Amino acid sequence: MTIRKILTFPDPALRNVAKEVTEFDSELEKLADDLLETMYENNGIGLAAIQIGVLKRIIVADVSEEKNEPHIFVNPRIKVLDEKKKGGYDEGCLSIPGFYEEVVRPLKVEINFQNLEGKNKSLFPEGLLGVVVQHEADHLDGKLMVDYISSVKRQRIRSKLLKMKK
Ligand code: GNR
Ligand code: NI
Repeated sequence: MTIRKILTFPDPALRNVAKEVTEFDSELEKLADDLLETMYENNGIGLAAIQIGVLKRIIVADVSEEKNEPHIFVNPRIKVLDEKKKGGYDEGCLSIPGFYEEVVRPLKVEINFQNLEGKNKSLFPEGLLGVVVQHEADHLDGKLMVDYISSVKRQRIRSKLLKMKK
C-alpha cells in the first residue's frame, strides 16, 4: 500500500470528470487500498480517486469511530430520495485544507455502485455517511465544496491556498 499525494484547490486537475471503471482487476484493488491508506493517514472520512490525480470513478469512505468500517464504491450513482435539504454539517475537504463550510444537501439519498468484483450494490447511507458520499460523488464530476459557497469566499480561500503553496 502506498500513501499518495493529495491535490489541492485550485489545482485544475480537480476539475476533470472521472471516467467510468470498466476493468475490475488487481490494479483497481491496489487503487482502492491506496485510497483507503491515504484517507486514514490524513485523518479523512472520505476520498475520491481524482484527489490523487487518478481519473477513475471510485471513492472510499469510513465514518466509524474506530476507523474500521471502510466502504469502497465503484461507479457510484447518487439518487436523491428526499429533496428536503439539511444543512448543519460543517464539511471539510482534504483538497481544501484548513477550511470548513456548511453545505446544504439532500437529506435522504440512495447510492448505487459496484464493488471491486463489479457486482451491483446499493446502500441507503445514514447521517454523516450520506453527506460524505455526496461530497465524494461531486469530486468525480469535478465539483468541489467551495462551489456551494459565495464566489467572494471562494476567491479568498483560493488566494490563501495559493500563498501557502509558495
Ligand atoms: O475528511 C473529510 N471530512 C468530511 C467532513 C464532512 C463532510 C465531508 C467530508 S469528506 C472529507 C475528505 C475529503 O475531502 N473527501 O473528498
Ligand atoms: Ni473532498
